[in-house]
Amino acid sequence: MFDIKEKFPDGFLWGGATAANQLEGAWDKDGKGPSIADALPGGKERFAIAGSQEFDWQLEDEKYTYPNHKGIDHYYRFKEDIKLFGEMGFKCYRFSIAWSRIFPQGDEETPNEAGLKFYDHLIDECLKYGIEPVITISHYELPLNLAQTYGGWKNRELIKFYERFARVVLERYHSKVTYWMIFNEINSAFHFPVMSQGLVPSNGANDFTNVVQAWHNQFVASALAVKIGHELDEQLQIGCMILYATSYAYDANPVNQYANLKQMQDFNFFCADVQVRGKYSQSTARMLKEHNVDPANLKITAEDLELLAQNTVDYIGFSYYMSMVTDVTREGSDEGVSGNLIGGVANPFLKSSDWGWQIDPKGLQIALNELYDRYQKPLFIVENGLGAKDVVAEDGAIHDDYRIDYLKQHIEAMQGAIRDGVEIMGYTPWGCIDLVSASTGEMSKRYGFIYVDLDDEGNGTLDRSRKDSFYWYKKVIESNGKSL
Ligand code: BGP
Repeated sequence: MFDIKEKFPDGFLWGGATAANQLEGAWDKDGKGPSIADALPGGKERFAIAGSQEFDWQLEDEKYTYPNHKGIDHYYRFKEDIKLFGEMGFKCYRFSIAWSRIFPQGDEETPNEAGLKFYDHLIDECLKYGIEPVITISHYELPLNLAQTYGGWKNRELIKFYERFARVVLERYHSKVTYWMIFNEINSAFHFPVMSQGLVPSNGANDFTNVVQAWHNQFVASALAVKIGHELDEQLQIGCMILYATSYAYDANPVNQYANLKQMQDFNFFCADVQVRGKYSQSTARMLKEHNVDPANLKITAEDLELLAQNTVDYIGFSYYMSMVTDVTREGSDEGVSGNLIGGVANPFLKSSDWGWQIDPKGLQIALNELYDRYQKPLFIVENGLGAKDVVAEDGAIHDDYRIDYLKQHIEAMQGAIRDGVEIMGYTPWGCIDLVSASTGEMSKRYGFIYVDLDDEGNGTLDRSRKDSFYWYKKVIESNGKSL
């Protein structure tokens, strides 16, 4: 009974992950409406907007035509792309459904059949290669109209619109798709409520009361999606998805230890507690007070709480890219690393990516242990990877040994966690094919095993080619994680 598990379990879900708005393109084709992602520019401006007060949702400007409008043209090339995933031996493929392909304005009653057909074809193409689809229902987007007219997720009306959307896609695909995720990185609204919750910044996106209300509405919408899914088929596996950043106190000073404990409670666990345990954790009152949120200004009903309690998730999906450091005892403690828009103090023991994300495989092993200790639910690492600038050699090869090195170390960390007794379902490295970066809107920050010939302005042949990591990952999957 106390045997150490040395191997990845049989049926482990090796694969890769993407999001509709970052690769599909065809932003206005076959009845699709504009989404909030289509209204965000590329480059530094995008980064700034995430936390801005000034931005207003507009589509007119030329600068908005790339990146999201074109993506990597996956909408028209998905067969070629899925074939390459099949060649790598993917057991699963995580992608998202563009909400505005199904409900172009978000608030209409009838879905757009052409949009639904696209995902019929995508799912069938995956199944053709024995690839299990893993669907994120909403990944950093919602129909633009829901942001412009309703003010994004702070408005309770969105629960109804999301419920309708979730019901349509769950009913349509549940017989072919077992694994689902509700919202991508739901806790990320701490740092970028514009992209995550569609809040209209001119109305105060950084007002934490709006962010908390938006979260509550999203929790209720999540519970409804879980309810619908389980009513359709109790075998469906419906997970939450959080952005997890292991966080360390800078030193043994109890003041930093306590600050870090709060950082863990608020950033990493707050949303998951509600979605996994079915209730707000005891630290919520303290967190609201520290952010000057008066609970009397939040609309939370007894029926909501009942719904949350009864419809918890089956597994925990999370992204892991880096770790953070908490230091509240010295001046300038927010300098050092840029993080995933998260900010923080530089860790002297770690190296960073070109974008300042601190590389910490051991932090993943710690994350897996912390999450499993707390929730005792299967864990699914649905994003991980290294954003890097790849160089195409003269012979057309891409020697991305730095990426192989990063992924290898993180897979070893997963192996370590399995030895620690943690239950892990699968691993889908982010951006398995190069795609548009969420934070910068650029192509040059690449994650893929597959290179796409496209630059930051949207120029290029769009040809796909296999990087060195492609052949490496194929062997990893073939050997179920033995050959690294
Ligand atoms: C996560 C998002 C993804 C993805 C990834 C990498 O936060 O869920 O959408 O883009 O980060 O981030 P970036 O593209 O900014 O490098």
